[in-house]
Amino acid sequence: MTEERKAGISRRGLLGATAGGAALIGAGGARLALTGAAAGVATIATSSAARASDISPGPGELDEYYGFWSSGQSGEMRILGFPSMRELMRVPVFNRCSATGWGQTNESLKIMTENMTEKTRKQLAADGKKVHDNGDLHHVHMSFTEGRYDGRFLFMNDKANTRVARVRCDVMKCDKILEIPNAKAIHGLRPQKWPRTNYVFANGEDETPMVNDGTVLDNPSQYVNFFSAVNADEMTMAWQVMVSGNLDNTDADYDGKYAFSTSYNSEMGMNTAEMMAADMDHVVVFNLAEIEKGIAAGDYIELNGVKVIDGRKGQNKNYTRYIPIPNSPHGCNMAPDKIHLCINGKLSPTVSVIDVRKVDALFTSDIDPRSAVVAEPELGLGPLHTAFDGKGRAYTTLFLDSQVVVWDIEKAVRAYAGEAVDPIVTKADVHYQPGHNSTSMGETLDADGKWYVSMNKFSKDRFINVGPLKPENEQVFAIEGDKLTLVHDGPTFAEPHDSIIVHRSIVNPLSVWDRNDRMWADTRAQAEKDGVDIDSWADTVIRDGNKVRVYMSSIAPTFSLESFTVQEGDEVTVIVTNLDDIDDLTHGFTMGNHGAAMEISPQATASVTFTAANPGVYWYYCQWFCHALHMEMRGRMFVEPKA
Ligand code: RUQ
Ligand code: CUA
Repeated sequence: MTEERKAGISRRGLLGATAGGAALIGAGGARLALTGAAAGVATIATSSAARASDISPGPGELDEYYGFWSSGQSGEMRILGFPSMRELMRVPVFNRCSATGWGQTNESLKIMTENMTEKTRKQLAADGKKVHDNGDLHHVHMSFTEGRYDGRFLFMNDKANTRVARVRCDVMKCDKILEIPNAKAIHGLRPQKWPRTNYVFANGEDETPMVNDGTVLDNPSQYVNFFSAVNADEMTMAWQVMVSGNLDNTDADYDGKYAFSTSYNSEMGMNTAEMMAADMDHVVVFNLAEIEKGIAAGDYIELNGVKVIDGRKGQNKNYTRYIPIPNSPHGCNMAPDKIHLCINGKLSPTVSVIDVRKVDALFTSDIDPRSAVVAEPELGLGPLHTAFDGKGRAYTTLFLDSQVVVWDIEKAVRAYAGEAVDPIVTKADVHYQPGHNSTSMGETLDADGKWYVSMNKFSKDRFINVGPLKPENEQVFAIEGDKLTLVHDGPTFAEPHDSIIVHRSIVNPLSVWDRNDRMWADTRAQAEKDGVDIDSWADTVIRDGNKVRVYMSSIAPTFSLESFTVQEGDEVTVIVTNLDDIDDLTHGFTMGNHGAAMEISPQATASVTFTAANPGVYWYYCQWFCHALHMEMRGRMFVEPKA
C-alpha cells in the first residue's frame, strides 16, 4: 500500500464521522451512539494494488455489460459501458437537453405532455411553460420476464414532479411519461418480476390530503399516501392503494404475489423529531391478487380517474399487511434466491430479512406480522441498500461507516435462530458514504456475482478541487470469493443515484431508425395532410394562416432547402428527415438566435416549432458533425417584415 493510499484511508476514518455522519447522527440521536460499537467488527479487505487499467478494454474492445444509470437531480438516464465505466450516452427523460432538443422538439413535447394532469397544465401555463424541464430520477429498472431482464423497456421515477417514465431499449429513447395522480413525489420504483412486468410499482413518498384542493392544509391527521401500480404495456394507471405512513423504496417478489414498500415515517410526522418518534416503522406488503379482486368487486373509490383501494393500517384485512421494522428502513431488495427480502435499517445498524414464503400466513391467520422476519443481522452503521451475487451473499452499503459489508444470508438466518455463527464475510472501505450499490445482473435470477459497484454520495478530497460543488464518486470492485478488489474509482456529476448492470447479450438496440417508427407518427400524419412525402427528398413550405411548415431532408452535407421565406410573426415548424442510412451519421438542425436545436439520427424525422419574431436573415446549420463539409451544411431563413 502506498503512503498516499494509507493517508487516504486514515483520512476516511476521520471523515466517516463528519459530513454525512454528522447529519444523520444529528437526526438519529442516541440510537446511533448506542450502536457505534458495530463499527468495531470491520475488517478492511480493499486491495490497493489493482488499478483502473485492469478493466480498461483495449482500443476498440467492447464492454461485457451495459450499465443503466440514473442521474438523480439531473433528470436523465445514462448508459455506461461496464466494467470500464465509460459513459456512452445520456438519454434525456425529465430534463431539457440542448444537444438533442429533448423537451423542445414536437415529438418529445408530446411524450412529456400527453399524460399530464390538469393541475400541472394549469401550473405550467401560469409560469408560461409547456413542460417541467427538471426531474429527480432515482431508480432505473428493466422490464422482466419470469425473473429475468427481457431487454424491452427501462422504467424510471421522477420524485420532483411525481412521474414515471419508460425508455425503449430498441432506440434508447423515452417513449412515455406518466404523471401519477393523487400521489406526491414518486420515489421507489420497481417492475413486477413474475410472470412478467405487467405492473410497474411506484411509491408516493410525501403524504398530502386525499383530496388536495386546499380545504385541508395543516392537518396531517387527514393526510394519506399512495402506492401506485402502472400498467407497464400501456403506461396508464392500473390502480392505487391508500396507505398509512410514507413510502420509500419498493421491490417485488419472484412469485408474482407481493410487492413490498419500506416506510421511514410510519408516524406521518411533519418534522424530523416527529418522523423519528417511533422505535418501529414498517414494511407494507401489497397482496396483488387480493387487490385485483377488490378492484374487480368494486371495493374502491375513484379519485382523479384512478381506482383507489383502501389499504391503510387497520382498515382492511386483505389488501395489505404492515410488518414492523426498526426505525426508518430505507432500501428494499429481493434476493435472487426468490426467498429473502432485505430491508435496510438506515438508522438501525441492521438489515431485516423477510422470508417471503412466510408472508402468505400473514393474510390467512392472525399471526404476528414479525413472524415473517427470519434474520436481523447487525452489520454496521447506516445500511441503505443491498445487492446480491446469486451465491447466497448480500452486499450492503453502510452510509455512515463508508463501507460495504458482505454477509451470508443463510448464516444470518441461523444466527437469528440462536446459532453462534457470524454472518459477516468481509467489509471494504468506499469513498465516501455510499447510497446505492449494484452487482452484475444482481436483481435478477441471472445474478452472476462478478462485479460490485458502489455509488458514493461524497468525493470530498478524492479529486482536484473544482470549487464548492464537488463531484460524487463511484467505485467498482471485482468479486473474487471472499475478496473485493477495487478496479475503478472515478467521479461523476450529480448524482450516481442507482444503477443496474445488464449483460450485453440482453440489449440489442438499432443503429438506424425504422422509417415507420411511431416516434414521429403525428408529424407523418400532418405531412400526409400537407401532401408531402417525408420518406423521400422533401423541400416544401406549406402556409396555413400564420403557421408555416417547412419540410426538409438532409443528406450529408446538405439540407434540401438552401433557404426559405416566412413572414414576421409566423409560427414556424421545421420538419427534418435524415435520409442518410449509415451507422452514426446523425445530423442536427439549429436555427440561429431562435433557441431552436435538435438531433436527427439516421432515418429519423424530427420537428421543432418557433416564432419568427424579428424580420431579417437568419442562418440555420447542422450542429452534429457529419461530414468534411459539415460547416457548409447550412441555409438561410428570410423573415419578411409585416406588410
Ligand atoms: S433511495 S440512497 Cu432515492 Cu434510491 Cu437510497
Ligand atoms: Cu449534417 Cu453536420
